[in-house]
Amino acid sequence: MQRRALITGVTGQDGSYLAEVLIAKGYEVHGLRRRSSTFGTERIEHLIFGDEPQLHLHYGDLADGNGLMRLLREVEPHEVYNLAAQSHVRVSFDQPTYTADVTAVGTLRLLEAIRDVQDDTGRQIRFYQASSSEMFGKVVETPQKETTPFYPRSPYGVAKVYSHWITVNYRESYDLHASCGILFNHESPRRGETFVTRKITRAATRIKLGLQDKLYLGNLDAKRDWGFAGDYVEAMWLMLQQETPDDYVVATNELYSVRDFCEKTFGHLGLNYEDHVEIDPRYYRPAEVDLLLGDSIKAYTQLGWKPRTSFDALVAMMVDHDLDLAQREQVLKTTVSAYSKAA
Ligand code: NAP
Ligand code: G4F
Repeated sequence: MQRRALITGVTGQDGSYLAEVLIAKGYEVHGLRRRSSTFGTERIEHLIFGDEPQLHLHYGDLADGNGLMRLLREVEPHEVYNLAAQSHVRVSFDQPTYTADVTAVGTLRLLEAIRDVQDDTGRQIRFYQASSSEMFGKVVETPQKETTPFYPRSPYGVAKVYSHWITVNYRESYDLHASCGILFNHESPRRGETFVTRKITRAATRIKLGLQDKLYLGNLDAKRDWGFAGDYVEAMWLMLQQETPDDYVVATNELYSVRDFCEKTFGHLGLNYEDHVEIDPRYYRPAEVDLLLGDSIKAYTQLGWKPRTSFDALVAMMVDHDLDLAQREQVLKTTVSAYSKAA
């Protein structure tokens, strides 16, 4: 029988990669999208257009519990992947209440809907929760593993701790097959442009082509464990294929600073980052997470998962993609300028 999956956050970075993976595995894939005044489907366009769309989209919102319940009854998924969130740490300081409502209570709404539908139908729905290394915040040990205590440093981190523990609680209280992936930072050419890696690769490639002069950043000394999103969504799927639900750290076990990322990116383009990067204190955070480094030995031994993409390959992939975007922008600019001169 064909398995059905529902992905919340399908329009985001991870949602788009996960949809591709599940479709390739033969799933019927459904995705929750928010209503917006623009399409917002750039990352999944290749899956939703054409004679036979491979991905079925439904309007919904983690703020709307009734809508989630109706959608679960309509789609009857075997697996639900909860990737939706207000996912930006800096923004969570500006919108703490909204972040709590969507990123924390939104998970509870979805779990409640799953519990009700499962009780009514007697069919098990497996659940994946997108937990985050941001929960470790001001880390109490390094590297961080599943047993490391949480010390969140942002409204986003606190909201993710709530989501994590409510998922564990529903697993233990109601026997739900619910697992949490504690994913460390993962990036790709589809990463949102306000996260630091993509902000750097977009700016560096535009600087290379003379489309921009400077790149303004905050704390260059923050250190992260950066992997490739395409590798990490495989781990999500593996968690839901286990007989027993559990929680897993997913990471590369390698540490680099924002400064290292700049050096590598600009270096790939034959540039020196020190000539172009300037500090703007507006990008500092009220409370910073200085270092995140994961130990994913449990995912390796129990799921057979390990990252396939090196840090250098990740940077090269993002730079090459963004150089192509910058080149197109340059061509467009030249054409418009030639056209307006001729007109
Ligand atoms: P992302 O690109 O920011 O995508 C977030 C998704 O959530 C988007 O599809 C967004 O829709 C959707 N969303 C936001 N608010 C919503 C709401 N109220 N109702 C329904 N959908 C809503 O994030 P990502 O990088 O793919 O990350 C996926 C998940 O993993 C998130 O929960 C994130 O917090 C978590 N996580 C990410 C990382 C990482 O390094 N990427 C690490 C650990 C955990 P729109 O497109 O309409 O905005
Ligand atoms: O790229 P970032 O915004 O990612 P952050 O805060 O680590 O959060 C991401 O990873 C989490 C997993 O640990 C996810 F849960 C979360 O959803 C998100 O995907 O910032 C990384 C570091 C920070 O220390 C920040 O202070 O880069 C530093 N940074 C320095 N200048 C900057 C900038 N970050 C951003 N976004 N923009 C800057 O200009």
